[in-house]
Amino acid sequence: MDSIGPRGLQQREGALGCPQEGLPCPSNSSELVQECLQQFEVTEAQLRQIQSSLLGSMEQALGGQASPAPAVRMLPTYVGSIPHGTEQGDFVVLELGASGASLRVLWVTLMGTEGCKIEPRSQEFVIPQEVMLGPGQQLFDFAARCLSEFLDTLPVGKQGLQLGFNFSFPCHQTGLDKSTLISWTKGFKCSGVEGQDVVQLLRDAIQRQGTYSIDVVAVVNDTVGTMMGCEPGVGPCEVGLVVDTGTNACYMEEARHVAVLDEDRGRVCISVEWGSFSDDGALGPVWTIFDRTLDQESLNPGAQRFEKMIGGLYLGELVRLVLADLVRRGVLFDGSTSPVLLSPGSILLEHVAEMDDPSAGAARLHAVLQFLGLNLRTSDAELVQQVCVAVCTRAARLCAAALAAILSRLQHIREQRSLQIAVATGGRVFERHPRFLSILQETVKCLAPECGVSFIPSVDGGGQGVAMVTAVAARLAAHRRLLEETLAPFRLTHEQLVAVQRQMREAMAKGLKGKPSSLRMLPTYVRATPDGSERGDFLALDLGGTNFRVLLVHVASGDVQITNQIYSIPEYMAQGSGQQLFDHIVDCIVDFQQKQGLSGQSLPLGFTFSFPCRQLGLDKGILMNWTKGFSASDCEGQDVVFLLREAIRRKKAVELNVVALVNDTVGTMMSCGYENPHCEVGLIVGTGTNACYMEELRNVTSVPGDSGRMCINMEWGAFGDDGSLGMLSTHFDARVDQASINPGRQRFEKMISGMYLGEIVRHILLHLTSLGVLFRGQHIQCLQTRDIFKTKFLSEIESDSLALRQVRAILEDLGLPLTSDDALMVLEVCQAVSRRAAQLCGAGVAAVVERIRENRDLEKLTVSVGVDGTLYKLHPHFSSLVAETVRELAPRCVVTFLQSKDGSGKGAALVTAVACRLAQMTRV
Ligand code: 0WK
Ligand code: BGC
Ligand code: BGC
Repeated sequence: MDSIGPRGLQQREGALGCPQEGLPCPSNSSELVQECLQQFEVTEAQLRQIQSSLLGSMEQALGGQASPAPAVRMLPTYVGSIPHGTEQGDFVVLELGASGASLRVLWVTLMGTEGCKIEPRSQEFVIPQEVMLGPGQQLFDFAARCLSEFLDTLPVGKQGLQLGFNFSFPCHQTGLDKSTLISWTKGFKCSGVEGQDVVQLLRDAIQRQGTYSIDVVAVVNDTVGTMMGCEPGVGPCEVGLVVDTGTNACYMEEARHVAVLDEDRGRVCISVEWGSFSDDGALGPVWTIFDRTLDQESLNPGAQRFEKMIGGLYLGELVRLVLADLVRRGVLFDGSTSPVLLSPGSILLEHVAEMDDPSAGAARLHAVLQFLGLNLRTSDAELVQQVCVAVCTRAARLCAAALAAILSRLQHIREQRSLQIAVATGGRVFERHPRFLSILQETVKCLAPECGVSFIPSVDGGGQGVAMVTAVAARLAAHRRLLEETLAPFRLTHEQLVAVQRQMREAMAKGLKGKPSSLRMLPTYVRATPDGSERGDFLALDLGGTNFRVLLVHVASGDVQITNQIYSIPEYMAQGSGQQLFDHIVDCIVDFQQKQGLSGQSLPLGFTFSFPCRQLGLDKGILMNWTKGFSASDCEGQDVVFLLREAIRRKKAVELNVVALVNDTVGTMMSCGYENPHCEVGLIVGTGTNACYMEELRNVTSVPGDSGRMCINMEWGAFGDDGSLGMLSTHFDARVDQASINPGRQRFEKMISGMYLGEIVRHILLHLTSLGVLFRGQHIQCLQTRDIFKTKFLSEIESDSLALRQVRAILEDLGLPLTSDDALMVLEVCQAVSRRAAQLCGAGVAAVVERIRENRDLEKLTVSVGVDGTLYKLHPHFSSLVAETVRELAPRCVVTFLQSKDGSGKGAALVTAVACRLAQMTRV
């Protein structure tokens, strides 16, 4: 008779007996017996007390209460959905701990919806005592040996096997395949395992065994396997209840109620771990002297007290302790004891189940007792049976009280008075003990009359259920691999960033020398940053970013006041005729002048024109090509100042004195330089991206003179247009480039700036959807729309303060029907794309500051960079990632990033002011 026996219990001195301490001594044996059996009677009131106290502990634990530590653990299992029957494939299941001193290996084939059910093949292995109590490595090596022994009997390959690990002990799970053992229970006490990730221990043991390559993709508690193994036809079961050597239950809780999970949608399966329930108030009154003795003699005294009143590992021992005491009192077996009654763990669940079985009949009862070496009179046999009935009835009723607590919880979270629920049951107490389920059902009906509970025995002890979870885990693991493969090209290595920095340095040098280079290194005719002596009122235009602004800038001593107005440049105008565009610009200026009471005044004007211009002077610049969604006709190759003046003339507007044409990088550098003289670099990371810096004039071959410096507009957006970035470009970048209005151009910009990051993300999401990784592979209409995924979503989604639920909300507003796993993946895609952008931008800045340092032959350079641009300013991590990359690639430069407060319009006005001051000086 194989068995689940309390081989874990060790004898300890000083065991106590019945009747209860402090109560008058009963006169005759039957009274004494009744007195003894009565202790196992639990009243309905006591059951309700246990029900509500357990419910209280469940809610405390769900709420994350740490101290006093709730009596139950409520452990999330990362199983978020019950199977939808589509799971397919062959899986190995390793069961450890559910049924005492045995380990079971199963081969389960899931046929998905179409196929019929294939009976799993399985093999059970007895775990030697010394293995259950020895070093952890020995236990896991034993498991790995059993695995290969079992697989040797099957016609299966040695590669690519997927395993679900049914590990029936309390664990902190941090993923479907990552679980740390909190404490052993039941007959196990291996060293070096508590606090460890049991999946890793098993993987290491399988590795050491070396015969099969098995991927452990999921670890599952037996209650979860039981619930998931519920026959789809009858379920879905939303509660899994196990009463085997130990006892426990799991159920589907609303994720938003689980404090440790940052979730607000959907459900998650919680392993209650009610075995540790031990609230003195509720349990004290029903906890007998026998329970205390059993607990003190157990492997884990003080722990799992509730389990020790219900679990199959303990029922036999409780019966033995009661019988032993009744013998000591001379009430049983004429007071003559026997080796069985003296040796802990000698009475097994099977014995109790048989003796408790009314249908077994006296003969069978005698047979069991003889097997136990107990010779007795009939009356003794009846008494023994009564003891078994008392112990088991109590166990079933206590189990019912605990289950009723879960039912109350489900009623509460489902706001349903009457609840119809299916409970999957598993474990040898259910299988072997004839009356356990019926007593449980009865008691549940009494404690939760408004709940319609159907008890569904799980098929093959949850093996199928574990295979289901493994299938889900395998699918998620496969998705994760596909996600990693897709995002791998976005994860730039240090070496790759150093290469970008080096290539940019080379391109800068070539560009300055006028050699073929993707960096045009355009002289800006800005020779100095403001020195604070500028004075006057200036008009400024700021075109090329998200907004077109007209500004009035009043420069006084050390103080600059700005009044500005934002005007929009509709797409049809940005991509219409140049004449229309510049006419619109003049209309805005006139509107601004009227509003500011400047009509008729001709203030010096600085024009921030954020596009590549070959400047022939401070107020003369030929537009080389449009970027960033602009393509107005008849402008490229034209002097944009002339185009503006022409528009002023056409509009018969007041003559404006356009003094300076400034790139937004230059305007930003000047604007920040006004407060900080170290500011010698300008950086824009907004709709587009670019940088400028103060270069030694001697290195600017296209401008005469070799003393002093001049600000160079790098136009780094075009870096790599010569293919030098080919090794970094992904097919998502190629898709975005091909769909842009300037394919093949601004390749660096298209990997970094706000106009494109959202599109890169959209193409990656489409790709992952086509692989079935996202949105269950469904066709998502909204994702087909260009620019639907705005870059600002990246900034919002990646914000640390956002819980996953808020990420989902943003994505659902977009029309994306997603699960939490989907939301997590979208978040990772955004993080990968923005991180690459920030690192590439950082590599560019590192190239610039290193050049300045070497230009000035400095050991160490301290320099500030004026920055502007929506992406840089609003993205939660972009700026810190840029700074981090610069520190990594230019360790001899101390770089401070100054976020421009007033935009480059102020800078343009200051450039104008400097020009006016210089012009003033030459005039006097
Ligand atoms: C604000 C500056 C403007 C620049 C813009 C770039 O005043 O010159 O073009 O930042 O950022 P975006 O608006 O493209 O995000
Ligand atoms: C363990 C649970 C398990 C239960 C039933 C208990 O001892 O702590 O994790 O579910 O036994 O096997
Ligand atoms: C333009 C640059 C500008 C940058 C930032 C790029 O597309 O070519 O001139 O500085 O965008 O706005």
